[in-house]
Amino acid sequence: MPLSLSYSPEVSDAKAAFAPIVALESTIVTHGMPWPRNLETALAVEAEVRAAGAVPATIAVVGGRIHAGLAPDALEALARAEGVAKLSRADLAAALARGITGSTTVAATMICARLAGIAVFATGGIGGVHRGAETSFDISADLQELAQTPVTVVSAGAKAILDLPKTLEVLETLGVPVIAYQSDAFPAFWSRSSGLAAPLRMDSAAEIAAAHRMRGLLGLPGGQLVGNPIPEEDEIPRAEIEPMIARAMADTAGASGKDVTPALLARLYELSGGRTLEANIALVRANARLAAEIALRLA
Ligand code: PSU
Ligand code: MN
Repeated sequence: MPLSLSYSPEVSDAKAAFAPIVALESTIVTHGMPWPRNLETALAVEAEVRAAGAVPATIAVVGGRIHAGLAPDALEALARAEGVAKLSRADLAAALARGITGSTTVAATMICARLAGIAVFATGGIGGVHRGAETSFDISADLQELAQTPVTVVSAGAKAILDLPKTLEVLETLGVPVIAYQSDAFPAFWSRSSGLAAPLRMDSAAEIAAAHRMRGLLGLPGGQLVGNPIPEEDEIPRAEIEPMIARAMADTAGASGKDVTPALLARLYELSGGRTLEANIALVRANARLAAEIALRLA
């Protein structure tokens, strides 16, 4: 049984021309946002990448094939589907072998992007160490992936539902460069600052691209995590979001495993009257623009 990897015509042409490409994930579509805003956002994010001069490659597994670049009808089918598998490093191979359809998390998207020869990837917020991990042991596979797969991931930090100090500690242990873009602080997804100093600060896409190249020259296996603070006009200040996170955690205490993050995001959407979704959309779009700039410098 061969591994099948399909490129959209646009991505295939870009690869042939060594043109800049930005990978995009699909779990944010299937598990991160409600229909129909999920589809609108996915299309808007792709448009941001194109407007910045790069080609978007939304990644998902459809019928046991990895797709790098999804046709609009395939993207719509994923966005509408219910009960789609959320694939990470642990279950990607099994999904391909069984011929199933699933969306890819940050970890799985990094694996597929590397296979497709794509070095830059934009998402919203990565997974990390959950609050209470000292008893639950719930730590996202996204962190391990950043340590072993050479893709630069542009995010607005780790999702603020997480324990951000512990997430930064684990990233340090794993040797993952954490770069805040034009900021001294590690961003906190819906808020511009987590109040925690970022280990590295870079002020230009060129600098981030140069650091990515240098890791390759050193033969280091992992990627880089870029934290791009949400645009000021779209942020939800930390003081406002924190009580909602505490409430959402209490309300979703029954969720476990892969359901924890989607349950928290869905509850926060309700508690905030939709504000978390608007902020999420704005930050993903901003990340797509920065990722495209980095891809342009790398191409
Ligand atoms: N960014 C968003 N919304 C999301 C995600 C990222 O703005 O829903 C997804 C990513 O696919 C990430 C996943 O890998 O959430 C983390 O899930 P977990 O905590 O179960 O590892
Ligand atoms: Mn988890």
